Amino acid sequence: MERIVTLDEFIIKTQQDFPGSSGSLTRILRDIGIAAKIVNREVNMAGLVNILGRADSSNASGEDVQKLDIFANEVMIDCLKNGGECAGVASEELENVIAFDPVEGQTAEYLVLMDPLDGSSNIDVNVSVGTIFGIYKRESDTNKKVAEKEFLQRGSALVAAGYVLYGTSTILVYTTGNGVNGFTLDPSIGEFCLSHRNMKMPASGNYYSVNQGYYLKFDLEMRRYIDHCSDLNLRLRYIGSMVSDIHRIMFQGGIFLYPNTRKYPAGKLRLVYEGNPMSFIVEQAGGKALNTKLERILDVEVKELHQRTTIIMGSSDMVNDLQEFVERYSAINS
Ligand code: AHM
Ligand code: MG
Repeated sequence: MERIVTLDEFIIKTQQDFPGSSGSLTRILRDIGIAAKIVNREVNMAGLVNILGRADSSNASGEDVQKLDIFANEVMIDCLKNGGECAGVASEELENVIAFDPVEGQTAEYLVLMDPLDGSSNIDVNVSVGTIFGIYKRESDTNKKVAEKEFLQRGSALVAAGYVLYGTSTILVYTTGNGVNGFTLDPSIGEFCLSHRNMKMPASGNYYSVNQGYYLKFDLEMRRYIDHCSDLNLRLRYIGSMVSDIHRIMFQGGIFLYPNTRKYPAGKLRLVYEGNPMSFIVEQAGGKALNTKLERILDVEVKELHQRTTIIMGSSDMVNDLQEFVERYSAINS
């Protein structure tokens, strides 16, 4: 039997591959791993404890918030605050960024952006949800309190990104720009164990993932592409939880779309803590991630914290195919 490698062991071992590394990023990733275990425990208990249901508040984008969103947000912040390596956080659940007070003897070089519990409308019905995170290095003086504009870096500047999928089993997937690795939580020992080394997304697949209920609200070229998927007999799978939909595509190949609609003219998903981290992971696994203007998401200028983005993400051949398709249809219609 192969010896188990835990997340902590793996993070420390891979840090040794970068001589001169201070270990700060390593400790942040470990803190996120701890937070993920706590959130996992509560998500698993969701049907048993009185934490279900909507809280009497809305998030920065004016949407209803589940109580577990708030819980996950607080757990992530607590775990990151105490370490001293993280200068501050931005979150889907917070209108403004939080700047942490310095911890004595520590230099806080990193910023964390997160969606603490994505797809949380699925919790009540026992469908998978996820945590998404991205990590940047600070560009400004680390002795100063962090300001919001420091969080507005392009996705291409991310130093690490990951997601946790609370599903039939709980898996943490992350990249530091050197490939993607996945760790499944073994509940019997309470550790994330390396289960998917150097994950590679198939260049093509049989699945497309889009909320087809909005079909009539999509632009013409997107509707034609969806018709094309149907003509090819691709299978439609849409969980309504981006982490779950992308996780399937990581293994089986396919394409995930969240285009602009009449309700969301700039797309629904958020650029800095949803689109960018997921794009970084997908690209590191060999896939591609564009917006509906066919721009690489990681290159898009970030103007505001809760900026929205459209999403075309998945297997490289399928994204290339979509790109050609949209270019051809746009040319015909212009
Ligand atoms: P949330 O951050 O409010 O949970 O919304 C994000 C989720 C994604 O996980 C998912 O892909 C999408 O919203 C589903 O939206 P829709 O119900 O419009 O298809
Ligand atoms: Mg979200």
